[in-house]
Amino acid sequence: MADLRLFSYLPNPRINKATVTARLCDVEVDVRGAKPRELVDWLWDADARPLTEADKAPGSPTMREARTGFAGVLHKTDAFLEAHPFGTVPAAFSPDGQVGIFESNSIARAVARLSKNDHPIYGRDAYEASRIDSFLDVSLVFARDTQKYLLSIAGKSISQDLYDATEKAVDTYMAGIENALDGRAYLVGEDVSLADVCFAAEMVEFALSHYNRSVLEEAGLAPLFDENLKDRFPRSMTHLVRCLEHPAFAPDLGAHYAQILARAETGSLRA
Ligand SMILES: N[C@@H](CCC(=O)N[C@@H](CS)C(=O)NCC(=O)O)C(=O)O
Repeated sequence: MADLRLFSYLPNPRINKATVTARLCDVEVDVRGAKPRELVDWLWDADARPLTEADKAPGSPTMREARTGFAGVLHKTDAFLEAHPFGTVPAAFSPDGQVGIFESNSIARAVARLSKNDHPIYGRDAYEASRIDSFLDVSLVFARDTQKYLLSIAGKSISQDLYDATEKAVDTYMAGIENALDGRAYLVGEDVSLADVCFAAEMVEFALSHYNRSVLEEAGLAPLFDENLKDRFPRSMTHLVRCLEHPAFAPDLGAHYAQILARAETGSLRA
């Protein structure tokens, strides 16, 4: 039996925080899900599965209004909402389905705590662990800001205010990461930690904005994820590429980033 069950739309860089960590820590995770647009036809549950015709019948008790990143109706069981009070994916569950763990950073922490080896994924002592938490916290703030930007351009419009706020958020986050990497190979300690995993995942998530760059260009706005990042934050972007080439990142997070780059019209995103 897997150590942790995961349910999400796939691919999702945020769930890869858990899958990358699982590879580093020899933890077995059971990943279920489907393409984002297909998740409306899934039962959101600890035992997630495609909907049957009976599940879809009018008046079905699992019908819930989508809130973030989805539109229309989603089918979430009462048990799902009991375990996941915010009703979001990625969603993790203990093997018996009783304990729900939400927020991708916390899901990755759960995998790290289930580690079967001595990889210092969550630091070597209380100080390193807490410094890793610091990076996870700032990454969540960055993720919240970039999520608004991503969802806005996916919806084919963006306000100047949101663009300006995102630009500031990117500057703040990247400047901190750049400083942290001055004279260091990793964000914390001497090896890959949850801090690097989370940073890489949120950058790949942000890179997804590339798919809707025409919305920005039509509004006369420069895409916030482009080659400028490499010029302005060279240590951070080099670190990103190095992480994504690591064998624990390459199969999913690295592959997803390569897919985004492959669709870059000009190749201008290449590091
Ligand atoms: N900060 C959260 C973000 C989770 C989130 O916002 N998930 C959205 C999809 S992007 C969701 O599950 N929405 C469900 C709904 O609309 O009901 C994380 O990293 O896990």
